Amino acid sequence: MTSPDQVRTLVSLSNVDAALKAIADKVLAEQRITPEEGILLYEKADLNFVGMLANYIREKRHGDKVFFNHNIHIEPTNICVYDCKFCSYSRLLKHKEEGWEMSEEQILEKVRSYDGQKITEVHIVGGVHPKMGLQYFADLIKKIKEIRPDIHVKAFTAVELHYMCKKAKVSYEEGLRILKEHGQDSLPGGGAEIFHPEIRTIIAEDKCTADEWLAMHETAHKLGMPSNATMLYGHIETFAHRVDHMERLRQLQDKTGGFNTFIPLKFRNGGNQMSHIKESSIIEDLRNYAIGRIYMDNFGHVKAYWPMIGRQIAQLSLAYGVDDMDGTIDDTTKIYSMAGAEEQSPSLTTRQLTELIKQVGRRPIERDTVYNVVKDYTDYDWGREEVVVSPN
Ligand code: V47
Ligand code: SF4
Repeated sequence: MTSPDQVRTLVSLSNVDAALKAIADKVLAEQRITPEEGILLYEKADLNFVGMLANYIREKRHGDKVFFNHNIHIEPTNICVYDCKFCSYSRLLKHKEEGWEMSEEQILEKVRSYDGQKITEVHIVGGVHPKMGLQYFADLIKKIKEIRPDIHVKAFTAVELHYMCKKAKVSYEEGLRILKEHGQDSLPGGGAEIFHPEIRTIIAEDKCTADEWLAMHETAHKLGMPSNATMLYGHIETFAHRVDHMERLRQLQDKTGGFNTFIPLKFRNGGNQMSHIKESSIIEDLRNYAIGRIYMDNFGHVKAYWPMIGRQIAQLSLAYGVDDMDGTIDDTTKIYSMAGAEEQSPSLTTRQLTELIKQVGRRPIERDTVYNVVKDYTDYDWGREEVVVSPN
């Protein structure tokens, strides 16, 4: 574990300018950095410098722990009324035959197929389908909870929720209250993309605005539904846009404390309308995790979503501020495989995931959605269990 003195010594020996050294002092004194300092880190700091600071913060908070959970994804449809330029996954209603729509029975059957397996969370997101409305999803969640009363339902991005509420002519509060009463527990972090209108109006012009996204999460927090926050980076945004995005999230978190995790999502360029844009380098991905960890001082956790970034970079990110690797997933998401991610059938057994974590000298800790510890796998004896086991 890195001590403050070790960080001080490393900073004093490094060849960085005074402004960066001042940022290191702030981090050691647990002071918040300003947006200008955030931009300075992006512009001037190398990977070693931000990595050292981010790792110091993550070790101070979580030691060697790396969190993961046992989850499955359900994507009821990829038919979407919107046309985000980065999206490889959705199909417009007019090309309905190219997409999929799961029936309620298919969704419930999928949940039943995990009977007896120790899944703690079901993550439900998809395209914004005009025929799948608020009451349909509320009833669906109720039925899922009848099958698995113990499971945590993390469902619907603010984009999906905004559309559902508008169509049902109810306020965000009323809509979320209905979903909560039917069993929804929390919200995932998707749909945030980049908040700044200079970028949002180009890459995601017709979906909910930044203010609407933030208002949905604020309302959820007020109702006792926690959530996550994402940032889609590495396309046409500038460093200032990234910092603006993180600043808006940090301010809301000051107000509500309802966010669990910050999840930077690397833009993948396969099969979408932004395919001509080069993807960010691994160095930039790691720098971005690290600066995220330094900037988001009021977020408990930073997650590397391995199906998107690939399991090896996710492993590396554990030295650059990341303390969470999402879950075993079990091949139930298509969002990234359709955008060209390395992980074409994302699925890790518990043994594989815990071994990835142990290979880099960290301790694998299974958590539930809200970070209660379910099981410590640090010294778990797998005995004669095969590598190919179901995720329990
Ligand atoms: O909002 C879509 C992103 C998000 C691409 O809360 C893309 O635990 C990169 O939010 N390249 C949805 N990203 C997924 C999401 C998420 C994932 C895992 C965990 C959690 C959580 C949330 O996927 C979208 C968008 O930002 N996305 N297309 C693409 N081509
Ligand atoms: Fe629809 Fe979401 Fe894809 Fe945008 S990112 S087109 S809202 S599925």
